[in-house]
Amino acid sequence: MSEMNAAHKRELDSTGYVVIDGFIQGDELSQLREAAAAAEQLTRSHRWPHRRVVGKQFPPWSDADTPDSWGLRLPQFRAFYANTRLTALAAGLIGCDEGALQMELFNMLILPAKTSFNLSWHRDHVNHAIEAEAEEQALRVPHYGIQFNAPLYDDGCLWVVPGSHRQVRNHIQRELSCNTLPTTNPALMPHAKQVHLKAGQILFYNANILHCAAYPQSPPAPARATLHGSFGDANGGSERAVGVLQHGLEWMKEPSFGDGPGRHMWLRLLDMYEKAGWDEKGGKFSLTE
Ligand SMILES: O=C(O)CCC(=O)C(=O)O
Ligand SMILES: [Fe+2]
Repeated sequence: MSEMNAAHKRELDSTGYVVIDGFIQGDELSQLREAAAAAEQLTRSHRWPHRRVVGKQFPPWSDADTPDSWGLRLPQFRAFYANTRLTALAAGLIGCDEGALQMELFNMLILPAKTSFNLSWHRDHVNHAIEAEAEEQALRVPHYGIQFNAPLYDDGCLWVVPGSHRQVRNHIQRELSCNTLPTTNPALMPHAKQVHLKAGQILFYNANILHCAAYPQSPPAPARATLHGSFGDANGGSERAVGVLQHGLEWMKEPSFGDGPGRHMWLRLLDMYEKAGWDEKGGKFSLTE
């Protein structure tokens, strides 16, 4: 690992996140923006069913809940997700071989068009309501993965509590994160920090950092198009299943979905589904409405 990557890993391990400059540049940024606009159009016109809807943090999501969206899942960006530039960095930050990476979540996050919406403060792999002792134990389990946000436009939606991927919540933090209700004001969370990302940067984070996001209605807010995904380390067995499978990845199990870039990572995702079944983790999620 290069000295620079080692420094990024140290920062990730100590604060729970690291921002890398200039990950997407020049022509690649304009091409991804074009693809993002097309994908957003497809979703807003209800021609892409796999999307997140306003008012709900987790699936099932359907038009019956609301026609407004705050994110979508799309295969068009698969080449970006499977590119070795991203996977080598992700594997280095996790501390595993690139060959051990498993495919997980990959979304594009956009803003709602009809109403603002906030997520609750949460950790992706640990339940909100868990008692302090169990929380401490859960945070000691190796994470076996990494999450990223790669904004195609400047993006200040995400808030984090630096260092909280290794800290049990204090009383006030717990009060403000003990259910899945949208946070009213992220700034009320003790030690919270808004993450201001520039277009083309990439943020890697431990998804067990205490985090939330505020999605202003757009317009008037400027557009958001942020590629958001995660990779797992297959050495973790079914350890990531309860955090990852709650995102509703069933549609990705279709054999035809496997034919494309990153097939070896997709096969590992299928393995995790199988292991989750044996370990009785299938259908168990870390977060619920
Ligand atoms: O909007 C974001 O940047 C964060 C989304 C998030 O926390 C989640 O999907 O669990
Ligand atoms: Fe999250």
